Amino acid sequence: MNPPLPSLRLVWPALLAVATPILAQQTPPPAPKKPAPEKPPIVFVETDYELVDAFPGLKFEMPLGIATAPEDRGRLFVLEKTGRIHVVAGLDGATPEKKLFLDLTKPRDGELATESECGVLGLAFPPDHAKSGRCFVYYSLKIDGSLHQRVSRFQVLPDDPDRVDPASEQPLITQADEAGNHNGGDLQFGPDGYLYVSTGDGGSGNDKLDNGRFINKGFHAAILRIDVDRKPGSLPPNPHPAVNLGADGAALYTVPADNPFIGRDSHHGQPIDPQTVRTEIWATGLRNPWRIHFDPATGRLFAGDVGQNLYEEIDLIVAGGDYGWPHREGLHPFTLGPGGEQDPADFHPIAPIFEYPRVVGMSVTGGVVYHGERFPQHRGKYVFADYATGRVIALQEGGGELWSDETLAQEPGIAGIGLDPRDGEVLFANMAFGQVKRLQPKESKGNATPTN
Ligand SMILES: [Ca+2]
Ligand SMILES: [Ca+2]
Repeated sequence: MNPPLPSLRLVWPALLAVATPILAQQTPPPAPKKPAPEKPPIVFVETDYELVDAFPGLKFEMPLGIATAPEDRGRLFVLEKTGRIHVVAGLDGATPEKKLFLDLTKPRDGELATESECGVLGLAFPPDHAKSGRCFVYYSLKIDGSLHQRVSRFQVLPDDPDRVDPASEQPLITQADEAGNHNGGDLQFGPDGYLYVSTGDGGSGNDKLDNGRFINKGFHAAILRIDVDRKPGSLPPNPHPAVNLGADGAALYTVPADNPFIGRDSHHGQPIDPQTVRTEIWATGLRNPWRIHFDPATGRLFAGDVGQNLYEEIDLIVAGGDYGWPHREGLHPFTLGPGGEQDPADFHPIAPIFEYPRVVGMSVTGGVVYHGERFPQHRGKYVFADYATGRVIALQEGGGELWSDETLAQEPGIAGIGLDPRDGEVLFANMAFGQVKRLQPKESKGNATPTN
């Protein structure tokens, strides 16, 4: 087996160094004690599509995420790693306009962290956004010099739905974090109206911080599911230093009563006190779920989980699911983690629906299920990308246990994938290019008419 990479950090700065030398200089160079394995060279493959600028003239600073608001065809939100969220407004008119939606470069109670995989990472709008003006943001900050990952609620200004009132911030969860990488960071509202949050194993490599094996430590290595409306019947979370409390002394969210780990008194064969369980957890055993997505047609939740050295994976996330990290990497045993070579007792890992080796890619960016009109041959497929090699891959369900794959295009730097609110076409945030892009058939390939 190859020696372990120090972490995914090797991949990100390597690409960033090409496009953004200033930020790359801020990132401390990795200093592996062991020689790092050779990264395979990027192999460019023949594809039928290319990525083109979806909004010519609009540039973004290291865009890594794309969000839309429910029932809102006129606005697209673009997240910049470096601290700002912009709204492209007036999409339904002739001249879309880029406006500053939220500036998080100077958080109220700390400093924005942008090193390694930190930054403004996630944004989601609740189903009642048009009425309530609420939105939720995931970002990294240093408080008294120590790194945290945070989920906060904000409000737009009463007289301007295109601008957040920074003074409205109310943190919900502020988790201390020992490493700049593996922060998860996506936020999505499910069809059930609950907020789903992806968190990573904390970072370093080989799950050295030992978070993946537990459901009663911090907010790590998981998909969380929380009730930001504190509906009747939902439960208060168990106490934890990361849970922010409101003026009434209660958490600003509650836990849906059917969350799967409520009352759990053992995990992996080890007895645990149910009062110590992070009942917010919906699924566990994830390494760094970088981008999650609900298919609106089926309600299924997809996640791209970044691998260690050998395999990237796509998972279908189910309630109470254990996705295996740090005992599995993709379909394969992983033995360099804190669990060693022995699987724990009562261990039932769920296999990914797709995995790929490093020659195909080194850092998965989870995508979306396509339901647009322009490419009918790809309807119902899950379209994702690899950040490092740039492969844009469409997965189709059917046949065997693993979904079948097809590489549509290739362009390194894709860190976020979303949907155009006008027509459901796939949009790609390319952090290296500073652009939001879309798929276009290559001219030499003729049009997009399916051939079979
Ligand atoms: Ca981290
Ligand atoms: Ca897994």
